[in-house]
Amino acid sequence: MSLPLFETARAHRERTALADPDDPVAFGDLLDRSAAGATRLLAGRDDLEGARVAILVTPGRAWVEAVWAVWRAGGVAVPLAQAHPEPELAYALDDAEPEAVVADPELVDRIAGVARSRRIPVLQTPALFRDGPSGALTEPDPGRAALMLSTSGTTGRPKGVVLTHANLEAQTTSLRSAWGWSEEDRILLTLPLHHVHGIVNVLLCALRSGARCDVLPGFGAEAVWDRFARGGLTLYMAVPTVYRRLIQAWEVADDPTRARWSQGAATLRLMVSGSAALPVPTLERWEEITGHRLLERYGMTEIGMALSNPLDGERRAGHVGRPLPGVEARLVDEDGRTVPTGEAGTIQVRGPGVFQEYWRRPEATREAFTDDGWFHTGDRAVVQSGAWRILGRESVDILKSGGEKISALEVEDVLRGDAEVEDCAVVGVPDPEWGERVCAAVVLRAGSDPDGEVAPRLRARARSHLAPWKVPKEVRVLEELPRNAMGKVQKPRIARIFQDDPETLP
Ligand code: MCA
Ligand code: AMP
Repeated sequence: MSLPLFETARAHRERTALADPDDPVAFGDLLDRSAAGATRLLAGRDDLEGARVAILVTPGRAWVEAVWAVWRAGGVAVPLAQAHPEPELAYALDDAEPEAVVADPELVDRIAGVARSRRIPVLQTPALFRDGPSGALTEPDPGRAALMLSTSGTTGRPKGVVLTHANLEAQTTSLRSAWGWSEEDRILLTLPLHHVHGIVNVLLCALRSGARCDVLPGFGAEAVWDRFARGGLTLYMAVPTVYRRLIQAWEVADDPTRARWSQGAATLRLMVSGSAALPVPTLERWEEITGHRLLERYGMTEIGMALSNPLDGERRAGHVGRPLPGVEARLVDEDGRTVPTGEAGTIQVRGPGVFQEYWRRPEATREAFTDDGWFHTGDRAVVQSGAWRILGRESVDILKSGGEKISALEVEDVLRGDAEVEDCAVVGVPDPEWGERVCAAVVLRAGSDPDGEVAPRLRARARSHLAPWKVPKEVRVLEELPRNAMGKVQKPRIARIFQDDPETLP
């Protein structure tokens, strides 16, 4: 049996799959080098049988080769965020228990210590993919786990979302059809490769279509505009913060540069926004300067993409369209009953793209689904004249900053580890750049110096424990946290404190 992704690659052996960032890489190269990598990972075995392999690799050819090698050896790829400090990497390794880590030489130092202390070998790119003895590879059954992505929840530390090969095939099939992908497409990838957005919507859709993906190792506004201006691209996908940054770069550019950038952007056939609400002013300004009305869609790590505005037809501002092909979506009330048309409810989703399980968390998996297989997203929405509109999340403890999901509770746990912090509350404050910015209100223990260097110290503490996007942008000391009559902290009130007075402490 062969997976459709690799069938496509075989059928397109000579064609360019990636430009990394300028050097072309053919589908055949990716196949040959990932086969060599798979053989090395197998080390004489027939099948990794679902063993996890962590990937700490910069977006580009080595990332694809590493993930394909893991898949072709029968393993589960666990992409790690490059920006993670050691404690996050340690947590990821302890949770996934990979049998190996694949890392770029320039990233090895970040993970070598935590891997060594857990006796996990670190295999380096590109040596892993060099020519060598290549054994016969039996590709895994589509029902087997392929990818484990980390997601923040309302309880405890991040959970591993396990997606099967069949899930990934269903997700890419749905998007390829809805957004009209063909092998003639050429997409620019600037998103990180530890999320569905970059991995599935951009990279896997391109590879599965026999299309081409031009990779930049990270986002930079001028580099993206220059790439648009060079021509040849047909697609771009990003989070709202990225479109805002691109607009800001355009606003400060001189007239000839603006003209060149705008003309380049206008040659693409489609630009997509998602992962967080797209502010209407961003949608409108982008349309003015590029002629593109962004196609906004809605998704989640556990389900891939669920709702999308149409490729052809009206893309209504502030709305995310309707269910994608192969996706069932409905709105329910607190008792799980479908709400009448026009009323708000919580989105539930069902379909072949929906994930298999939370890694080693059967209880959390059970709670996330209804008995008849609907996944409860926790996002509220309403359908208005046929188009879905996202209203926000049920939980105040899940924040979204620059497209990254953050658990307020996880940040609070880290801040509480400071000897002077008696209590704290982390909130998401509406922010034009980030969507929401992470802010922390803290109450100090009696006898602590409220004028001391509390904010920088707590931010430094957060930075050493957590991914950069989880670090509070602002920290304020309060006498006490506002609570309701039941003693529950009133987070919306705390968020208003930061809105009314955005000054940080020194
Ligand atoms: C970086 N910083 C952030 C973020 N990213 N702070 C808050 N939120 C963030 N997302 C910090 C940096 O550490 C730095 O802190 C300061 O902000 C400025 O950094 P800068 O270099 O300007 O940021 P950047 O590295 O350019 O990153 C911004 C970014 C990036 C390009 C918007 O965050 C990004 O690529 N976001 C997309 C994430 C994504 O793919 N999400 C999809 C998941 P300091 O100055 O203190 O050092 S959702 C998903 O997959 C579902 C399925 C879906 O629907 O799509
Ligand atoms: P993640 O769990 O990181 O995959 O993020 C998924 C979450 O991002 C969803 O549950 C939504 O809260 C949010 N999201 C994704 N797309 C949109 C969108 N177009 N509008 C509003 N929120 C979105």
